[in-house]
Amino acid sequence: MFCFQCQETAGNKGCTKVGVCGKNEDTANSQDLLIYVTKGLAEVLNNIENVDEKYYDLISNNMFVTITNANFDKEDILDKVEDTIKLKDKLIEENNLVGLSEAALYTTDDRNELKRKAIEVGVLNIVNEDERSLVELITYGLKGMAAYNHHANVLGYRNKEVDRFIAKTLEESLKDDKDINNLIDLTIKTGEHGLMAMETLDRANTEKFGNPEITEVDFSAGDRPAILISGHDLNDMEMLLEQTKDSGVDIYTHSEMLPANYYPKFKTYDHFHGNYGNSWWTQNDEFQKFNGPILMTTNCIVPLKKDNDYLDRLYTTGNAGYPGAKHISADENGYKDFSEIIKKAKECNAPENLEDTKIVGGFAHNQVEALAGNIVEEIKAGNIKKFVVMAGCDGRFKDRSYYTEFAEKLPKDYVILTAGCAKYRYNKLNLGDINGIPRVLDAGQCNDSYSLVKTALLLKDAFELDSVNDLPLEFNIAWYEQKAVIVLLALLSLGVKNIHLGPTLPAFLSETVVNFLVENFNIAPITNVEDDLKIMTA
Ligand code: FSO
Ligand code: SF4
Repeated sequence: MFCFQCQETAGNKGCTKVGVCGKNEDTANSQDLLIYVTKGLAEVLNNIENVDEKYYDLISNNMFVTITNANFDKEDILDKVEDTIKLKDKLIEENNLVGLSEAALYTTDDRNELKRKAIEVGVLNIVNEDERSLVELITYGLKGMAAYNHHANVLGYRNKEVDRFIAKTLEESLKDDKDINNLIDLTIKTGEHGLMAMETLDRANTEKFGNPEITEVDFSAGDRPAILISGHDLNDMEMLLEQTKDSGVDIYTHSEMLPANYYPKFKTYDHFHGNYGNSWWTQNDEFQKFNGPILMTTNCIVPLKKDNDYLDRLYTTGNAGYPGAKHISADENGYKDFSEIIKKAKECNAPENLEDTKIVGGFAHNQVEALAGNIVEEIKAGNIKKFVVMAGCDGRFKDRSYYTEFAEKLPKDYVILTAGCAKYRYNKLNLGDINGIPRVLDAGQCNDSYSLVKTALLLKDAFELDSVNDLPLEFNIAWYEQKAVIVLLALLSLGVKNIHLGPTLPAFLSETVVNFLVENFNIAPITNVEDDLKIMTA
């Protein structure tokens, strides 16, 4: 195996024997194979006129499955490889396609052959380091985009341009004659389409569930049995709330599902208790103490530790998977029957209380727009000096305490704009407010970074500036997995400069690619709190 797609990759070079995330060699290879046959399917779809839209869904789903911490179940992944090969073969035959690449033509129904092939198709197959770097940067961006695309799709929203772009770009990466300038161009285009995917998802979420609004979220536990829901899928959230109505079972969010608390639609459910626990990597202890069933809707599963005994309470759905955990699939209408989880919850004790904290969030674009007048006034009066975008991911390594310290030491007239699970590093610090405007404005999940873009554009217009780069705005972004990659590329596609990225620069960026990003966008790795504060408060 060779995997270097996330920030925690071994030695900031690559995981070769087992993933730091817990992914084993077979699972890693199966994921490589899934990407390979998905590229083949993409090429097939690109060669057919009037493609049935549902085939694009398989591409997004397959990409999503390979995101860090989404699916640890190698047999499930190989099932998906087989499904993809079958569909590909059927379409090739039906449409009499000829002249296709090896990936498009690869076929077998033998599991052992699949396992053999899986070893062959890893990322190191691209020998030129710069080509590999750009292809993987694009592929990881596409994975993030595919995840957001999938969330919009299940809510009944579709951006055809995004679907087609993913398929076309995947095919492009199969070509032997790779041109660096073309790949750089594609990288920026990937960012542009990432923004489109986020816009579509934002529309889906807000039209379905209302615009997020300022909300105080309770982190304490109640005394009824309960279900914990984690991940990013708001469609699952709605189905679960609906099916648990009047059941005597409460619902709590975990990690990236926290922003579900900000949506008006979800607030109408009395048994939606609040949030339990923190960001994804603290789950082993928190899931243990939760006592009830846990539903993982997307990525960010941490393998169970030796003393964890909650596997029989762990459920996955959608593209998430974990060996031994029960998977709840959707029926042909997209409906998921959660009755088994509800039954399980009733047999379990209420959660153990972890804390009595309350946090305030819900500052997505519509809410910020409502406050825009006040914000502009505070800026003009000099009470708000600058905004710092500290969006992105959290991670398990100690060096992420940088973000807590950075937030703590920021001057009191600085406001943090955040989205994603990075916020757990500072959202309980009580950083106060500036005449009623909290100093941490949480827009929501990582995909709601779209809201931060809208906020930046709103401020740019309010101050009649030409570019967001002229705003009193700094970017100090934390990344972990591939959804953060698409957020980063989306910002670059908007021409945002001077982004500080940490805790480390991606291992998959070659020296040439880093130089390109530095020269054109002035991207810089974080250093230490003191020095970075000097730069960002200058
Ligand atoms: Fe965090 Fe995980 Fe949302 Fe990522 S929960 S790390 S950026 O999946 O997707 O922010
Ligand atoms: Fe390693 Fe990250 Fe890949 Fe897991 S996802 S194998 S930690 S690089």
